[in-house]
Amino acid sequence: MKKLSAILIIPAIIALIIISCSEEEEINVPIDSAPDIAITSPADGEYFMFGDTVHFAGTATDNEDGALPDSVMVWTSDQDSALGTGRAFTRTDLSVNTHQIELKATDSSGKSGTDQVSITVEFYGFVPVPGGTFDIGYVGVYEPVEQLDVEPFQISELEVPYILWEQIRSWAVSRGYIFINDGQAGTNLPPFTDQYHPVTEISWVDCVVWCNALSEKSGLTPVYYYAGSSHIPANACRIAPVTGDSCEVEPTADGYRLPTEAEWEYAARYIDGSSFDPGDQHSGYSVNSSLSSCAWYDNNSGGQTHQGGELVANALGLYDMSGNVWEWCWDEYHQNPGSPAPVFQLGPAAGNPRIIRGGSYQLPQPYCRTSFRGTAQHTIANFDLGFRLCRND
Ligand SMILES: [Ca+2]
Ligand SMILES: [Ca+2]
Repeated sequence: MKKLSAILIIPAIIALIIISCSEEEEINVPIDSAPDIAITSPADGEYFMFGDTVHFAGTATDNEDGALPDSVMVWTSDQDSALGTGRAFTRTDLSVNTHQIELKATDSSGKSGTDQVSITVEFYGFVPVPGGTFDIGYVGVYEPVEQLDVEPFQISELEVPYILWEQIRSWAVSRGYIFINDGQAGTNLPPFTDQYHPVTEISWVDCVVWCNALSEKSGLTPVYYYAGSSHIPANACRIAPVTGDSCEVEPTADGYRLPTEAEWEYAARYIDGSSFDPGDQHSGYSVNSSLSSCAWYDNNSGGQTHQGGELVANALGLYDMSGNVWEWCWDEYHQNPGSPAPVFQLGPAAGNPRIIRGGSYQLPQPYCRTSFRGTAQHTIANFDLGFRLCRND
């Protein structure tokens, strides 16, 4: 009898379990799932140069809703905030920085999904310049000619464009930096439609403060410090030293800075390290002997600045070294550019005048000669005077 009841009871229990399971399945309310988000462009870890076109593309699909509409696909950067909406668009104005890019989309039930990538936007290409020895100055242009050693360094392909200047300046002002001048886009007056023209109307002291701001924003060590201070971040020059303050260079810093006069002429005339363009010609003479092909000067500029990089580059790949806008150098003017050495450490901020190089769009050929030395008071700003960046190698 016991055996029989066991035979009957066990199948009954199994049947109950099966029934209860199927009942549970029938009363299950389907769970609304969050959308699946995928960024297909840019790629995680991708690098861009400032001003490059960045293509944003992604997908957002949802189990219940299907493909989600563009309007709910929201792209943001932790550096630049809102970037745009939709499955595909482009931007050319991302700030110089490492960006955490996020695509977020929300379905009709309010559930959200995200995907992230990290990209880096760097300033225009920097050209590594090998160290070496050269003769600064040129007979008939600037004498005496003096042999100088130049350490390896990096220099920007282009003069600093207004769009980058303004991006960094406004960031810096919001953090307590003080500039004398706001700068403008070349010869272009407000509202500055030609934002890729070189920045002009900025003084030497503005450049020093701006270089430190770009270094700080880029996570690099600032180069310029208030004179006599210890070279720690708190003492980096953030306020244009207009009241007699002065600043000095930290030569080991990896941040952005002005070229020295020696670096500028070395890079302007460099061919291969053993030969150099003649100092009585324009930068890039060995690449193209026509001044009009290499430089914006009074005969071809139409009386205005031009966007960087439109003419022939010199042997190092540097554009507009001669012409377009004058370029501030670090050095205080001394009668002989090679003395006292080392050039890189010459001169307090208050020292006058400072060196400018390369001539400009409104001047004739003699000013475009690579050994020609110009000077300007350190607080002067002019509509044909800008700068380009250097870094220690
Ligand atoms: Ca859903
Ligand atoms: Ca120039």
